[in-house]
Amino acid sequence: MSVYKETHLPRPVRHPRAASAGTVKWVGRFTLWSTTCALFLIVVSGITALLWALTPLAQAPTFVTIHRLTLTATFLAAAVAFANLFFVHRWLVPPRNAFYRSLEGARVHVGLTAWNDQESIGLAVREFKACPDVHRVIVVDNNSSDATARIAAEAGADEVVIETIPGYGSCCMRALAEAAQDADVIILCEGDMTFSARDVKKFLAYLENCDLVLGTRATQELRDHDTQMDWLLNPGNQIVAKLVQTRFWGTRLTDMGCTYRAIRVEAYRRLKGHLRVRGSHFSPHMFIEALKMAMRVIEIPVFFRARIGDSKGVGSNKIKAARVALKMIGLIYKA
Ligand SMILES: Nc1nc2c(ncn2[C@@H]2O[C@H](COP(=O)(O)OP(=O)(O)O)[C@@H](O)[C@H]2O)c(=O)[nH]1
Ligand SMILES: [Mg+2]
Repeated sequence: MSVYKETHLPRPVRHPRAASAGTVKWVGRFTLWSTTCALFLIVVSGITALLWALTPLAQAPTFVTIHRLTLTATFLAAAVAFANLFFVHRWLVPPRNAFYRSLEGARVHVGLTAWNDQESIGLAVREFKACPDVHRVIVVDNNSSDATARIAAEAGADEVVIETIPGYGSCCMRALAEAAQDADVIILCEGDMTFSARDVKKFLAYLENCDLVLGTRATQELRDHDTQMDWLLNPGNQIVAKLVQTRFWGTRLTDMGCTYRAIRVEAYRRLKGHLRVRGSHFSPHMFIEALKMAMRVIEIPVFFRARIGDSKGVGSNKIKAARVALKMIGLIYKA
C-alpha cells in the first residue's frame, strides 16, 4: 500500500491575461505553419538566388520578377514567424506559478518494454530491481519468440505480461497501464540496456515540479560514443523537436524518441484515453497529447549507452528511421 500523500499546493489560479485554450491552439498552429512557410521559402529563395547569380536566367525579366517575389514572400513569412515565436507567445503562455508537489513515499513502478530482447532483459530487470527508489518492475514482452519472458522472470521481475498486439506503441501503452496499478509514479523504459536505472532519482526529482518528465539522449556528455544516436538520428531528433516547440510554447524539447520517462499516475489517468498510436512514433504522440492538455512537461538529460542485442526500431536502418520521422512530423501538424 502506498504511504504517499500529495502535499497539494493551491491549484494554480488562471491568470487574467491568459488566453483561452482555443486561442492558444490556433495561434500555436499559426506559428507552426508560418515557421514552416518561412523555412520553405528560405530554401526556395536560396535556390533562385543561386540561379540568378550563376546562370544566364538573371537576364530573363520573368525570372527576375519571380526571384523578387520569392525574396519578398520569404521576408514577410520570416517576419510573421519571428513575431509569433518571440512576441505573441508572451501573451499566450499563462504566467503560471511553478510548484513543488512532494513525492516522498511515492510508490514507483517501472514498466520495461521488450521484444526478442533475451540478451539484455535480465540485466535491465536486475538493474531496476537494485534501485532503492523502485517498488515494482513489470516487463511487457511483445510476444517474443525467444526466451525474453523466462529470463525476465528469472531475473526477478515482479510481473511479466505478454502483449500480443505488435508494435512499439502497443508495448509502451501496455507497460504504462500495467505499471499504473497501485502506483503513484510510473517509469517507462526499454529493456535493452540503453538506459540506466541510476537515472530514476533524476526523474523523481524533476517530477516534483511537473506532470511528465521526458528523458533526452541529446546530451553528448552523457552518451557513449557508439550508441544509435549517430550523425543523423541525433541532429534529426533535435531539429524535429524544435518544430514541436513552435507549436507548443514553454517546453524545451531536444529529443523525439526517448522512451525513458516518468509520469504521475493521476496525469497518466487523464492522458490514457488519448493514447492510440501503436507504431514506432508513440513516443512523441504521448508527449504531444500531454502538451495539448496543458500538462507540465520537462525534459531532462539521461545517460545513454549502446544497445545490447539487435535494434528493431529506428536504430535498425535509416529507411525505417525516415519513415518513423515522417510519421512523427505528421503528428505535429495534426496536433
Ligand atoms: N521497434 C519495436 N520495438 C518493440 C516492439 N515491441 C516491443 N518493442 C520494444 O521497444 C523498445 C524499442 O525498440 P528497440 O529495438 O530498442 O528500438 P531502438 O531503440 O530504436 O533501437 C525495445 O525495448 C523493444 O524490445 C515492436 O513491435 N517494435
Ligand atoms: Mg532501444
